[in-house]
Amino acid sequence: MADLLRLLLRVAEKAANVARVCRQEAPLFQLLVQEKTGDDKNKKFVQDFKTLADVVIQEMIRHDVGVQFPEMADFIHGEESNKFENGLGESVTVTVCSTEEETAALLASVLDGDKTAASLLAQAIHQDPATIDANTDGLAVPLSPSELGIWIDPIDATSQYIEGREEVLEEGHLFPSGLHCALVLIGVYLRSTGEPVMGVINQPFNYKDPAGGRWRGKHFWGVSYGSVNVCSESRPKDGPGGRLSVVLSSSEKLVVKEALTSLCGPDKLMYASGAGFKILCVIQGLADVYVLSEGSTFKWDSCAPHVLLRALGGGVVDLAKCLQSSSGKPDQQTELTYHQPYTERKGADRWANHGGLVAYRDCSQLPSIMGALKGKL
Ligand code: 2IP
Ligand code: CA
Ligand code: CA
Repeated sequence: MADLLRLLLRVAEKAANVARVCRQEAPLFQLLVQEKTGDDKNKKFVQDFKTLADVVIQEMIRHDVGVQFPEMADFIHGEESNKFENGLGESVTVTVCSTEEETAALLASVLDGDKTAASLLAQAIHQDPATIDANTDGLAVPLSPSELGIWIDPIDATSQYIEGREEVLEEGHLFPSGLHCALVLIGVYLRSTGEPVMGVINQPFNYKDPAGGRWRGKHFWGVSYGSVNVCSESRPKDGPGGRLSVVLSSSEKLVVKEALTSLCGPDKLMYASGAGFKILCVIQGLADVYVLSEGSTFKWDSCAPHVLLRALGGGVVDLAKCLQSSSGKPDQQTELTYHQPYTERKGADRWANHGGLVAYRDCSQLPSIMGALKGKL
């Protein structure tokens, strides 16, 4: 498992490099921010490019993990499909080839022949990332790769990634939107039970070097299985036990906002972009809980950060199930799992967290949240 963790940290860093390159290299950046004007073909092409950054990152992760752990190859899933239609209506399957040149040629066919953009992307995909320091020595978990599956969100909070507003982060402060909300999320779950067991989060735009103008990223990881609970982040010190702080999506329902304002007070309610980023805020202690009343997140959004919360003693529950249960406390039945689709649904919807969710560090805080929401949804 330590091998797998080291590999995931490496591929997440490579993914972060690709995400940064798309913003830093002019020919790629032009494609990313181009106004959606002009004829239909142009509109479609720009839309394609935005998806292409996601698809390329996901395929790169799938490729690298599949090479080192072939037993996992059929169990690496993600938000994107690698089937791609270019502006000319041709269908292209995006894969990472064995050489940079081949990958560049394939990408050029998706990018309507834009060789400069294709080469820049291929270069980032085939480049070795800087070594990631993580103290994983001695990490022994009795699981083998053949028991595991992976969920990838190549870029979460895409809208923030594309908008690209830069914030100078300060420790202990929650900055609700901006480039730093964009995250690479790689979560590992147990195929038999769906329990999330290993998670890697890379924040590609954590810090901008004032001298060179280059962005540096930050990574976070966790492993949680049986008695092994290890996390790159330490459990934030509990405050003086005052009112709960809650982070929500700005598009959250009014009834939920009102119910939680009554519980916590308006000053303890915060809003932030990105499902992954909001769970990261709970991990870092910037908020106590993240409440979402709708099925607008997916397995690839929650799997990786869920593990870090579990390693810190918390978790992520299905809100609808929790509201139905009499105790209001999390248990085996209410924690989100990652192995079973909603078979009656179609496409991505099969893998949505349909009941909404609550991410928490401390389960003793859940009953009051459930109490405030009971009968309101
Ligand atoms: C999105 C992204 C959005 C989030 C939505 C996710 O993923 O994280 O920001 O909405 O739930 O599915 P909100 O910010 O309102 O919480 P993606 O960017 O990968 O589509
Ligand atoms: Ca997402
Ligand atoms: Ca995404």
